[in-house]
Amino acid sequence: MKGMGGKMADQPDIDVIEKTDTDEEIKEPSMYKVILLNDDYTPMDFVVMILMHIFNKSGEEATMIMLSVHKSGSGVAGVYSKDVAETKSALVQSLGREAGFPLATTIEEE
Ligand code: TYC
Repeated sequence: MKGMGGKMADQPDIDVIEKTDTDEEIKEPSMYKVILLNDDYTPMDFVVMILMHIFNKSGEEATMIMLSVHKSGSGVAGVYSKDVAETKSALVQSLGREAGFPLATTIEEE
């Protein structure tokens, strides 16, 4: 306590300057949603398998997401950095094509 007033009075602007620098330099990286799109041909089991293996969902979670996409047309499979979202999105599409299904995804900035 003793002497604090004197120290603050000697350096009155330091806190303000540091806060301004921090605001300008530190930006959280944007996150991206990988959105799964419904179609009439990809089997439900295949979509559940994709959600479990590529998006690390439990069987229950994967089933809920798949059914939600089936009913509503689209749904969020996961949220990642741009690089990871693009990689997972491309992987899902190529696994779908390899298996002969038109499974499609998009990515969307949060
Ligand atoms: N609509 C598909 C079917 O009835 C299932 C499905 C769900 C397909 C989600 C794609 O992203 C999808 N077999």
